[in-house]
Amino acid sequence: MAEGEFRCGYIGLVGRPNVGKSTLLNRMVGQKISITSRKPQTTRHRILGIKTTDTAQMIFVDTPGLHKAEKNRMNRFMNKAALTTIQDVDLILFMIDAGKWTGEDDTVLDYIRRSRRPVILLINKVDRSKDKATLLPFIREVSEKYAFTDVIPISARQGDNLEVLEEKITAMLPASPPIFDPEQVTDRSMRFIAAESIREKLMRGLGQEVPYQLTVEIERYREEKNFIQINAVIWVERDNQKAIVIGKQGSRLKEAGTQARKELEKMTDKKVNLELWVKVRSGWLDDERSLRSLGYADDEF
Ligand SMILES: Nc1nc2c(ncn2[C@@H]2O[C@H](COP(=O)(O)OP(=O)(O)OP(=O)(O)O)[C@@H](O)[C@H]2O)c(=O)[nH]1
Ligand SMILES: [Mg+2]
Repeated sequence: MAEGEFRCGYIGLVGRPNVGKSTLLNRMVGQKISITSRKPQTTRHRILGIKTTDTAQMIFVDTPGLHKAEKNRMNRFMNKAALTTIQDVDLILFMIDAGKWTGEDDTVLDYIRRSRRPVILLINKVDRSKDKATLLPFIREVSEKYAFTDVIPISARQGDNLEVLEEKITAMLPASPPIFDPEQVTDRSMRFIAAESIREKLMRGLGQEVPYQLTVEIERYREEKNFIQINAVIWVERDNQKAIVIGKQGSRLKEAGTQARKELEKMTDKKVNLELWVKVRSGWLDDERSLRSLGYADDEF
């Protein structure tokens, strides 16, 4: 490859739930694109985050965390989105948590191995490992699990070691002109991002069960010069979940709505009016047609 030639390619962020894939995508692009939370299985789609520099265009592909328990069609949809990404990208960033290696990490590695793509192992959340004496043997141990192109300890949250990562990625991408406009940062619309922002606030504010049984549908998205009107429906599985999402005298719904509105106003630099309704559609998580109509259809890039 000639010196100075422009490079461009797809980089898949793959790993079990909750290891920090979406946090890293947002960090690399320098903008909030993909939602994050402390709960596993936050991301449900593959989402592109695009970073263009003078020498390269890095197209990061965030994916749902690969998990074993496939309770319903939604879980299968999520795993499929991650698995097809493994096949489609030029380079895989396999992300794990510095705290521990689990059986789910083994499963992810099995899929990655079969793809025969170059793989960089990212050991994330090293900011939490105060004790270097245990981190170093862990790094050594996981490094031996596969012929990784590189093993890089990082902190996606604090930004540690990400310049090193960017250099390694750039060097591994194929010579190619940019695929996306250099100004573009994602393939997703503001409409999609609005739905996700609302889902994130609900996910963060709710307990263990309800976040997994709700989805957000934008019914109306009308943008004017300085103003955006958004009407959204929060679909849940059961009546009692509706009451939980709404909260005492509507307090929980109001709180989530305010947080999402503020975030969207900051992103768009426009005033946002957000109207939310909660409705019940039982069985939507396991029904092909419902899933499709709610935006969970297989997508390609
Ligand atoms: N301490 C620490 N926490 C992190 C770091 N990166 C991510 N987190 C936290 O880990 C949690 C999960 O992060 P996400 O980015 O949502 O993880 P994910 O891999 O996208 O999860 P799924 O979408 O569920 O697969 C969040 O609470 C993040 O703030 C890190 O470098 N250090
Ligand atoms: Mg995620």
